[in-house]
Amino acid sequence: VEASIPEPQRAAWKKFSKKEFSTKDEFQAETVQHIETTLARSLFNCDEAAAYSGTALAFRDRLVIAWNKTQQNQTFADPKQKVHESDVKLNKVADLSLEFLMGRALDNAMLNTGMKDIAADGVSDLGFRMEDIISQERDAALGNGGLGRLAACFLDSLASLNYPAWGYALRYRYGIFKQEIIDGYQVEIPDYWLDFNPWEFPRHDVTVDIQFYGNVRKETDESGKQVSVWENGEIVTAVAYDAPIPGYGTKTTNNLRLWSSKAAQGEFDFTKFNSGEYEASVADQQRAETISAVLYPNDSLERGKELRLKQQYFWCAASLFDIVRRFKKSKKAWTEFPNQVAIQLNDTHPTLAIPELQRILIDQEGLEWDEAWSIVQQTFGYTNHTVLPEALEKWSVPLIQHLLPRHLQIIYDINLHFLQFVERNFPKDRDMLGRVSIIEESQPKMVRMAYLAVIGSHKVNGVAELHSDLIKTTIFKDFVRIYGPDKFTNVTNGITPRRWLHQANPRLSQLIASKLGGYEFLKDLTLLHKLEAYVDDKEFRKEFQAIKHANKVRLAEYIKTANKVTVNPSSLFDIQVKRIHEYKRQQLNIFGVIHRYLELKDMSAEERKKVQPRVSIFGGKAAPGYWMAKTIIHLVNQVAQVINNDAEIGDLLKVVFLEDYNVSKAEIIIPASDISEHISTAGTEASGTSNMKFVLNGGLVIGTCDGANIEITREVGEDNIFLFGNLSEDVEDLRHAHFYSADGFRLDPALQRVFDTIKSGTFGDANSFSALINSILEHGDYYLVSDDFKSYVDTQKLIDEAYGNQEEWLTKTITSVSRMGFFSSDRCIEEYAEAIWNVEPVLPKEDTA
Ligand code: OX2
Repeated sequence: VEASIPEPQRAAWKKFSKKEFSTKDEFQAETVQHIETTLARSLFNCDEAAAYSGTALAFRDRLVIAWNKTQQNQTFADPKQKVHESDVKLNKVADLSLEFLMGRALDNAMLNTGMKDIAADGVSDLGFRMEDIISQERDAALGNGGLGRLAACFLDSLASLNYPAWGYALRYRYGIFKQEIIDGYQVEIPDYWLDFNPWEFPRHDVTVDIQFYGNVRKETDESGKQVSVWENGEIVTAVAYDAPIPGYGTKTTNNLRLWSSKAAQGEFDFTKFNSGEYEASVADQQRAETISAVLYPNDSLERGKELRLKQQYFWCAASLFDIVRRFKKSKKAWTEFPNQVAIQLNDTHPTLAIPELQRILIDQEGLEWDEAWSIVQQTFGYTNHTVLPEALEKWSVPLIQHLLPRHLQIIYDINLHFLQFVERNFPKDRDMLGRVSIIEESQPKMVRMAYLAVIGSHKVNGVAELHSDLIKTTIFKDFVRIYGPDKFTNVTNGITPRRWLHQANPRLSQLIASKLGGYEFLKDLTLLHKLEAYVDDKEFRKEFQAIKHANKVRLAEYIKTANKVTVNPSSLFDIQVKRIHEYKRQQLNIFGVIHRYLELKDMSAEERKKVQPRVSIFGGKAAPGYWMAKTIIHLVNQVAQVINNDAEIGDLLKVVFLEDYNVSKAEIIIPASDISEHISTAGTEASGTSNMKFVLNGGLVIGTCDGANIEITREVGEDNIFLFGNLSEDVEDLRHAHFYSADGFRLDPALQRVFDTIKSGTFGDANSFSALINSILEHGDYYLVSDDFKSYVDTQKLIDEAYGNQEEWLTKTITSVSRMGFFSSDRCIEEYAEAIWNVEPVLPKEDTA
């Protein structure tokens, strides 16, 4: 149905079309109007929450105007307006990610539209402080950690660079749980974040019916062709909820589409309802709604739950339907599909999109297998984020058979074609077939999702150089032989400087702008290199140092309120904030803290005077079922309790565990670090992204030769980072030695003493921590804590010494900031666009004239 307004009436329409506010008066008028009418509040009952809501709605309107224009422009771009028509491809990138860890939206919207100062001034006239208003907003926490935050940074870059791109995910009713620490233990509280979310638009008219279960019937169509019909399934409806994603310094406003599940129409059983069986009649409804109810709280760990698989298919099928629906409107030939659409798979979670697109093309659109498969392969790109075996997704064949019978057939057919291809090309290597088969011949049989993702994509990338090399030599080694090395590439992760510098550290951003002649660096972070010229500039150094101190004071105040612990902002702030995981080795950090404490206790009062005071700050959530991670949290809290109350130690050492680490807290914590810890066992952390954020904000890193630490070292120089520990190429031998070494397992005496202290009950019931210690002493120390301990504590010593020379420290931090240009997520997006998606920006109309 043609829904657009006919030409003669458009003038009237345009006359009343809403304009973006641009002055303080206009902003205030809209804010007050929203408070009074949309929210039905008044002068007499407007609290900070209402002021936030009014401000957010005013900004939402502003974004929506730009958003409507962007969507119009991207869909119906007038070729005559384009400068180089032949260069412009109207592709749309679809970023399929089960997680988008967005954080707060208002501050971001104000900064990206350049209206924050006007708005701050405006709300101040109305009796509010902008900081208070901003802090009313709840984080949109639809992710676990780095993977979800990366997707959020990518959305910011895609819009800022004017790429026509949509993110697709699920509208979880509950985001990542809220963490409370009670008596030193993590307790999980549900995060019901939707009671007021001004940023989303329900699109009740954009729905897709998704099928589960049922059976597959073969039939012959009119042309005599055998076709498969998937029938008798259960239907659940996907409803779209859209959120605008504003670019920085551009009118381009992209879309994040979140699918919510509800019972399909007709599923509500009125007979039951009318006969009084209320419960039964709502049961179906509730079952349908369960699909998008909750984000799985595991980071880098798969558990094979049926509901999770349902989530994955529900989201993939709805998103693909949406993409295909839009493509079909263009009436282009199917062979054009990969030129019009690029779909990026954020890890293996969306891999079902591969058999789903193949199914649409052969079962619904009537394409032949080979033609369809070529379209599928050209369309998808796959980003791998881990080589950890426990994180590699596998789904049992019987489960897929039950839930998605047609997809299982297609997966088997994909596998058959693939294995025949391998057999033809490697006739002598019979073992290869078993190794690379999508189906693992276990009991029950399992579908290896990473292999399906590799086979169904035209490019596979890792997220940092070391990691991209590792995937080629470990998990995907055979596939490099099969497809050749060009299918595999690297795109080193990045971060958006808008949120992680401009928003989180406005004073530093301003100082940089004052030296670089404006905020251009926020769009081209490589311009930071010009700062190096100021490394000896007295005034600049003073201000840079003052900013760091102010950020530490702010964090100290937060710690005082949240933890009731007083820390001295002049101490060295040592921070490790990230998901709690054995491979990330928070246990190494806390053992190091205990070692430091024991050394302090050994010292004379005279010796203690020479010590560099330090605050060790931890933060991060443990997956609710991950016992060892929870034990680590418990140990940190117990150690904090003892050390912080030891009068002899005073300010020399404080330990803090910050509850409920999330994006908005990261914005306070990261700018306040002197040192941050990125100390994973070499070869286990694919990239890490907070390492980049810390350095960009004038902190240094203690880290292993792992993930992006290596490239950070390349950029900032070896003198400006503290590397320690064994290298990834030695990890396998070291692990082996723990079990088989002839001279047995000799523990570093300092670490032995740490263990003895824990066992003596200094930090509470020793039994609580025995599993942690035994994982090292008796179960092979898989993460090589004992191997790296000495090198770790020695390096911490070097850090104390280096920090003692404040002038040199300052030089290191300024130099490092100026060399971080490479790590902008804008650079990543340009690399994806060029090497994987083959897509060009679509400039907003105003800018193309
Ligand atoms: C994380 C990786 O662990 C981390 O190293 C990386 O920086 C981040 O993804 C973004 O690429 N789940 N989370 C990750 O991998 C998986 C799987």
